[in-house]
Amino acid sequence: MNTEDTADLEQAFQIRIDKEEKIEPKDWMPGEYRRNLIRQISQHAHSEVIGMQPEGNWLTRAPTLRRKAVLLAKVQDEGGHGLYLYSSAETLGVSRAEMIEALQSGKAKYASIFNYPTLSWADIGAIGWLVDGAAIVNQISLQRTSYGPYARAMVRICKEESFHQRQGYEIMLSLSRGNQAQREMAQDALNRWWWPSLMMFGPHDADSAHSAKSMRWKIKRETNDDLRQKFVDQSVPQIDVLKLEYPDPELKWNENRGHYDFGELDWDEFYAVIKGDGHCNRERIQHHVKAHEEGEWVRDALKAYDAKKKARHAA
Ligand code: FAQ
Repeated sequence: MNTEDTADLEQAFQIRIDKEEKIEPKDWMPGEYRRNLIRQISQHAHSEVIGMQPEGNWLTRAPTLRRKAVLLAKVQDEGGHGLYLYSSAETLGVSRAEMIEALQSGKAKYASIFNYPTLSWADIGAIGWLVDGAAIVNQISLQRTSYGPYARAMVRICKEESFHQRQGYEIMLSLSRGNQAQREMAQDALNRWWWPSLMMFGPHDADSAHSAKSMRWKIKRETNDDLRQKFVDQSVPQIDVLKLEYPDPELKWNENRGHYDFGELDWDEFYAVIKGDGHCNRERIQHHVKAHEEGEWVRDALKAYDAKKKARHAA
């Protein structure tokens, strides 16, 4: 195809995007749109799957049978979200094996937040409330992303994440209304998870490598800083209800802006974590490799069954 044809196709593609039409797997799309989507969706999928580990760590130590059943359901949901997202990325021509290889070799990233350890039961409350809360703020906007299979996956994921957010907040409410040790545990979890949750939205817009293109192609519908502000604005009144102290002394309502002001994030920490030097990066990947290897017999069995079905069908 010559450059003129490609320019025409790109123009027609942008017109479709501007008209809010969804792009579907068999439609023409610029190579960079496809690559950028594969990058974002696969990293989103990896985040869901690696995100099972910090909470999975507390399944055997949940304080009651009810809490255990709820947490188990939540962790399983995250695995399901990973599967919808991997399937959505596969429609763009990348295989599951390639995506897993990219994760395990460190070529592909996953959300920085999952490299922090879960030290107490209150951390499970803080993850549901803040981490799922931040994920929802982002994912609600992604329901309108331009790629059809990604947008549709987001609809169901958002419904499930909203249950996750409530279960986390309910844990925080119970602890914050409990005895002093429980209140301190809740405060400590809020203090530790607040900043990493704000980092989930990525670098400032001015430092975001992909934002400009992703916004033009409507892969992303709102910028990193706008989403972060939305999350802060929604979370501060929730801290007030819990009657906990603010984790950031600079958190303050700004009448002129109509938003909460907040302190600057520790970007050195953010970049260290996404480059592989967080508390738990190595542990998370090692665990993923181990689980993947141990699951090989399941994949082999599925392939053998599929081959048997095909042979029977052919006969
Ligand atoms: N962590 O140019 P930008 C969940 C990377 S789901 C790690 O701004 P972009 C559910 C970025 O990839 C949470 N890396 O990038 C759950 C890029 O590197 P690359 C996941 C980060 O894509 C809850 C570089 O920095 N959600 O939590 C992070 O335009 C509880 C430059 O950044 C999604 O993935 C970070 N925080 O914007 C599960 C939502 N931030 O790829 C279990 C979909 C940035 O060039 C328990 N993704 N980077 O090597 C997005 O919306 C976007 O990809 C952003 C980043 C906003 C994450």
